[in-house]
Amino acid sequence: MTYPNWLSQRAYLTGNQLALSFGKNEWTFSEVNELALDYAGKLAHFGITQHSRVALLSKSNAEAVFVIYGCMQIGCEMVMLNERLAGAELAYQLEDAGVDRVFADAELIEKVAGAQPVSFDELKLAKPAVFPLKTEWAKQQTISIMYTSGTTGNPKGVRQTAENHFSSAVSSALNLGVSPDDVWLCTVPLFHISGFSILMRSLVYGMGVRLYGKFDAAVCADELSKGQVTHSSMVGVMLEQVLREIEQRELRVSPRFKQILAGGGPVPVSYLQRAEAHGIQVLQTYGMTETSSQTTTLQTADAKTKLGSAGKPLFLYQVKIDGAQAAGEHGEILIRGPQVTPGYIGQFKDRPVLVDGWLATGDIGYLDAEGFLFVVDRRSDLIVSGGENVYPAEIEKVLMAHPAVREAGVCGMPDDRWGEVPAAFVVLDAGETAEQLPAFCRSQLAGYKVPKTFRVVGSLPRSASNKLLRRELKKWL
Ligand code: S0N
Ligand code: AMP
Ligand code: MG
Ligand code: MG
Ligand code: MG
Repeated sequence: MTYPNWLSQRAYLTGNQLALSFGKNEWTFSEVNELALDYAGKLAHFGITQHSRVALLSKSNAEAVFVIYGCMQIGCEMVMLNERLAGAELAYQLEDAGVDRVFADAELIEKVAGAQPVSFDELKLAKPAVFPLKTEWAKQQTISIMYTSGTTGNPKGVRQTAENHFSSAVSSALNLGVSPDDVWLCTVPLFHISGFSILMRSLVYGMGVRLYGKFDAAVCADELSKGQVTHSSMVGVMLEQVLREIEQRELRVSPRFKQILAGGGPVPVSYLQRAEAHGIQVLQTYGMTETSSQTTTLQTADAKTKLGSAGKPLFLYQVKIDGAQAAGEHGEILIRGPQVTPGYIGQFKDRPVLVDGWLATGDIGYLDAEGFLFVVDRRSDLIVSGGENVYPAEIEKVLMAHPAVREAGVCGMPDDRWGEVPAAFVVLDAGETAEQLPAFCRSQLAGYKVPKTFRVVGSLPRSASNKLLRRELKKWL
């Protein structure tokens, strides 16, 4: 089974509709399709074919969208790199993915200097080569690959296929509904599935996207009140800042605005209540990289009565709680459906994704008597800082590599701004201090992964089998 090329099909069906706006410029689906074809030729100039795997490193901008769509015209795989990562973290992903080429925004290109990247500027100037247009897209074709951190400390590259993205977009529409004049405000990064899924919905629905290079709460609040956009996706931190703007400036949200999808981590109920007070509908959603965004989302009709719930599964999906015999029992959340990744790449390519047909998320939750999901705890030790996942093991590994550090343990610490941030406990060699550790971490890790505090201790809490007890560390805070 195949899909028709989404870009040409969309240009054919509703070519004159708004596809994208960025800065002062706007493009229709016909224009976007033409630009994507042009970019596909330019990519071909650099030897990219349907068998290639490329990496993209960019901030959110129109050019990034054209490069992404150009890759889709060719049918190559895209590894979406997180611009906040440090050079060493990016180098690991490029090595693990074995990419053929790296294309990077001029602003960020230094971060991947070792990988002989092609800059977007160079790409733009390249003379397009003739390439075979990918007219039919196999359902199982990998479109995007995103790295997600794991308990072991080594991030895993997750494959997201055409079927994953398609079923995600369609299932979302069956829940939220779609109108021909919907426009989705995108201030979440395109390198996360939160942002990338907005582009996929745009192609599948024929929906416009208003894209911003950087999240700015004041601009978002203006967008909600001006009435040009109908939807947006936000993590908790963003929602809180936007609400604050609306409250401080006493803005009125336009009646045209429909819903905010809020997810990527826990969303405090107080934010949802504040939003409601301003007539803003915020639907909590539970999704992840492995499920190409939403798996469960609260429905509009239940938004008031089930405040705090992440809703029910979208139509094509199933959710159950491992081992639960009755409603309300806590256990690991298991997921099944066409949105679930077929697997990882690189060193994790042989690791099975499904156990007995279900994706084990590592998250703990329960289903209430009416089948609404409540997520109560995150994957083992996972810290979610401002919607970015941070695994203690990744930071501990870096700390341990420092000559002064004998032992290291990291846990999450509550934080007013980011929800939660990493805190480090270290055992040092005699006579050493923790003074160099922040700078050392910064050289190896994304800024949001650098612990906000470093405490020197005599020993770390361990189990009888010598396993680090990170939950005990939390008590030490
Ligand atoms: C919250 C954001 C926008 C903050 O970034 P901002 O304000 O642009 O920061 P900068 O000006 O670049 O940096 C200032 C300092 O702040 C540090 N910093 C930046 N971000 C963080 C952070 N998250 N935690 C801690 N510190 C941070 C910088 O390092 C800098 O400090 P210094 O100078 O000291 O280094 C930004 O973090 C952001 O965009 N967050 C959201 C990311 C996101 O989208 N996450 C979701 C990932 N999950 C998924 O995609 C699956 C769920 C999903 O699909 C979904 C999620 C939400 C809604 C809908 C869906 C859906 O299912 O469709
Ligand atoms: P990622 O792999 O970066 O996409 O992050 C997905 C993870 O974020 C999930 O496995 C959860 O741990 C967490 N998460 C996402 N949505 C929610 C939510 N609504 N409530 C609590 N945690 C969430
Ligand atoms: Mg992640
Ligand atoms: Mg900022
Ligand atoms: Mg050491």
